[in-house]
Amino acid sequence: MAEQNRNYTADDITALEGLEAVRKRPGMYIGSTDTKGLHHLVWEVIDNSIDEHLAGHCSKIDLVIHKDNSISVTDDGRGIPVGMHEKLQKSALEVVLTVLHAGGKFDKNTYKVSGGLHGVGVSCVNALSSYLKATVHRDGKIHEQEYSDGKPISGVSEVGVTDKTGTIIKFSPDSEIFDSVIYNYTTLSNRMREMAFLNKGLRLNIEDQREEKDGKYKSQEFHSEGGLLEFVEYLDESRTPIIDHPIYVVGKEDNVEVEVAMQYNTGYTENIFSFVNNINTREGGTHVGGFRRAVNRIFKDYGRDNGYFSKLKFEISGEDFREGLTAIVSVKVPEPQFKGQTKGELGNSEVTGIVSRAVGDVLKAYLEENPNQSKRIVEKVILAATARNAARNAREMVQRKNVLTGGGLPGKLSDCSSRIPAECEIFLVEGDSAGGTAKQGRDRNTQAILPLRGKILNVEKALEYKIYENQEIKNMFIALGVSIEDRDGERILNIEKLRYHKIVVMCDADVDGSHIVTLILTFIFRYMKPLVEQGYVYIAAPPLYRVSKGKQFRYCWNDEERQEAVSAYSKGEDDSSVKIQRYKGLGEMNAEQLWETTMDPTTRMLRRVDIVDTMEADRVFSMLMGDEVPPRRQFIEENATYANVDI
Ligand code: 0RA
Repeated sequence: MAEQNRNYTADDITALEGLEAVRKRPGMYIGSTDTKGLHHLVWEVIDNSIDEHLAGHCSKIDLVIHKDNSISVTDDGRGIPVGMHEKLQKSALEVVLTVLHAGGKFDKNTYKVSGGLHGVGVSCVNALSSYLKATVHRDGKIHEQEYSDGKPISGVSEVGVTDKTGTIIKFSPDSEIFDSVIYNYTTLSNRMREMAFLNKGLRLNIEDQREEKDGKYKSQEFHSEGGLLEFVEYLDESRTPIIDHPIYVVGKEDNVEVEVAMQYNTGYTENIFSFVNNINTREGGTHVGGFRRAVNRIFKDYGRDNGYFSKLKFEISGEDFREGLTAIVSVKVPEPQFKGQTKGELGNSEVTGIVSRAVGDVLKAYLEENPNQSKRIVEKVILAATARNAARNAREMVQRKNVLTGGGLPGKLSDCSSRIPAECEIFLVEGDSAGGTAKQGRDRNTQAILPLRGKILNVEKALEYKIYENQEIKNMFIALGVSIEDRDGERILNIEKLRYHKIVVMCDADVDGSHIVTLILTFIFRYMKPLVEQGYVYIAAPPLYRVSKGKQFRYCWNDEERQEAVSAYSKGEDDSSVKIQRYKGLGEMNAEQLWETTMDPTTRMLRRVDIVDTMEADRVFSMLMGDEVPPRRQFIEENATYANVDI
């Protein structure tokens, strides 16, 4: 037994785990094999190039999506070393690409992205690629090695001379491992833009060779000299700022670098985005804690010392200092510890104080030196506190009234009979008439219908207390069984009593319909975000056409399917016995048709609403629903496929 009881050390385990293990259980290494995992491969390679930049050796990263969805990442860093690795008797290049966790630097440079949150190394990318080629410019020569399914198919060969340094990794994700191997340009370019803002001076280019326009590939170049200052301006493009320039903080203590930019706008939402070593920490953590602490402390002191708060009849809470605040908190930490559900939360406790001191010092000086700007912020804080107080009263009124009347469900709700939330669905349906059809067509055991009247309130423009006066919104809260509660002065959404685990927004497949979907999603995004985060929110997809010939028919969801159906049914050209019905709205379908096409869980298509990129989602919502017209117009023009369906 002695042999089996022997404790393996970390080194042993690393040596035991081959790339085969990655291929067997990809999810363990890159999270999933859906599109998220697919894009993870690119982040992994880019993170290594970013490390070269952080070490001071790389100024440019180029990303190319090739026609066949293979990816190239080119950097002008030092190049992966190609010399012999004595212990393993292989070139260092091969070690980096085939040994798990060897992808990191051999030298101990300070801030590493790889080994952080993504951190599985380029060897994982290699393991999950049917083909990979590494090209290294180093020591005056060009070195190359090719791999298939993670295994080298050649030694490292010298293929030319060069006066540059750098690395090119070209890879084709394995289509037997990933559900889909089609890359999303927007996902990739958003991350490149983010990287440019986070790494002042670094140039990042992206080119999509799958799409050609006027003889040119789709491409973008990202480069920011302003860094986080420009990042905040970009995020707030559609909002109206209340101070002349964002407040900017840089600091360093105990090898922890702090960079923060913050701006107040006339809106009502709090948007704090945070990064650790360039990686987005979606769940926040100690750095965000430190930031909030400083904002709270400094504004409280300032407001009190200048007599601003003396006449108030209620307490100012932390939230009030953050209403209309857009901020980016970026820290560089030598050995970050991540925790939380998705490892998206920074755990290092020493960071709280470091950020709080850095931000506190700058903010204090700013308030003292800029009394006019400061007055604007404090007045906004007071307004926020007043509105929050009014909102709480309005909200409690709705919630209390509901208790007084016996906690009744809205009269408009046609509830399902099951009381098991996991199997229950609620359809939020545009209009009473479509609601009626849905009510007849549904499975009354598990499907509830809540009709919503016309356009619901645009919450992006409304003050919070106003939304509780809106009948449709009240109905949604009560029907869903969720409530907003105050806990330690912070608003949280209580979803313990959520009555349905699928919330399906069902609207007409036309421009008005998609506008209503956007309004409903804006409301859910702003006031019930946990429902989206936990994957409870869906959009129904009613068909656009019904193509029929005699008794045969097919439903079609797009023009391609329609053409297919027409040609399948047609005997010759212009066969007049083939009929095409264009569904303008849900109301044109009868109950049975609506069930078959849109509601039947065994055949319908639902799109899950997923906040892949909260930051971009927030920007898009504020743009689509806010005050400023020009960016909205531009966005709609660039993304008009949705809006065109009815033309
Ligand atoms: C190991 C050691 C060194 C750099 C790298 C790997 C490296 C990896 C990648 C992946 C993509 N681009 C990359 N660039 C560099 C340090 C090299 C040295 O000390 O000269």
